[in-house]
Amino acid sequence: MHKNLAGSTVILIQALSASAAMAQHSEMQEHGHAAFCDVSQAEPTPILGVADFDASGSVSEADLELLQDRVDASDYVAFFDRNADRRLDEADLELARQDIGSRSAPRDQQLALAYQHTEPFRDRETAIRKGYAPFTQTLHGHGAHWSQHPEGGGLGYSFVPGNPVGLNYASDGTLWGVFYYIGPSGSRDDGSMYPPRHAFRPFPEAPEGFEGDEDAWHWHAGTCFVGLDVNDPSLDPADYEFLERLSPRECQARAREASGGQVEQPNWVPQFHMLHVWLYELNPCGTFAGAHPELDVNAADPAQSIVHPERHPEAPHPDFDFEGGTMCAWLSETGTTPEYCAQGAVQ
Ligand SMILES: [Ca+2]
Ligand SMILES: [Ca+2]
Repeated sequence: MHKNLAGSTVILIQALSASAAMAQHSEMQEHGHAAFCDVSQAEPTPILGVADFDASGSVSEADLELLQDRVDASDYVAFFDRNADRRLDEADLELARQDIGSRSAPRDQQLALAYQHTEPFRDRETAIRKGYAPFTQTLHGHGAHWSQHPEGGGLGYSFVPGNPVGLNYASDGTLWGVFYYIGPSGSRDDGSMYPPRHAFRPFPEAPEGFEGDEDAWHWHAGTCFVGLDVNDPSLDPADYEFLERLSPRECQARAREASGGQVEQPNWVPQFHMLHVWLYELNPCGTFAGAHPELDVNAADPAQSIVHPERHPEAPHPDFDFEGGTMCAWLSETGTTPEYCAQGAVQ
């Protein structure tokens, strides 16, 4: 997600009906965090169906040349690994040659566009010059999450395959994957929202995302970004702490504590969906797996960021005793409560 997404003003709320918001409760419960797969059972697979590396719609000599360049440079990029053996060599070139003339699926073209857009950022200094900065600590399976400041990437409730909003860097500075964000747009410091101006809407259903059903989205709720200063972002992931399942007030208390009382407003976002794509280091759990088991193995377990795992945003709350009540309780602290929260509220 974007730096400004978790900007100094809490996200505005769009009123909507209870039925639309809560229809898919059970769907949402299943994907609340990104678990690791059983690596002993996992079999890596190539990222693309056919070797259409340049997203032209079919495989030609031009695609082979892109792969040949990487082989010649002894430069491993998972995106090009046709036999998923973590090497780029003649075997991959031969497989790609066999694909010549084949048409690629829309999913392949979407992935190739994501690669084209983010390949320059394998050099982290290039990303920094383009305004990227971290906004989380380094976590096992994720490294640190970086996004562009100001206002880069596909934000809001639109999925733009060729424009992932963020990058996952390992602590040694190498790029392992990219990620997408589906959720409320960010707010600037003056309170205005930037395009596409999507106010928060509670939505338990995973986005459509990439063609096909392989893309496994997961969600985060009650998210709190401690250490975030959109006006002067630190480039050191250790300066950040990403936390989940907190109310805005709880988030504010954490931020105040961390800043010695300097922070006035919480960097809090009610809920968003996320998808990782491991384009640069082959993930044995799958191209779209929620975490990469080999990435920063000694860093903190992301489950530790979930401060109150027993809280579910769609569970009833003592003050809002109906399905979805916990989210209503959180939102009521921002002074803007969606329409559905008024129905049957116990207040
Ligand atoms: Ca092609
Ligand atoms: Ca290979």
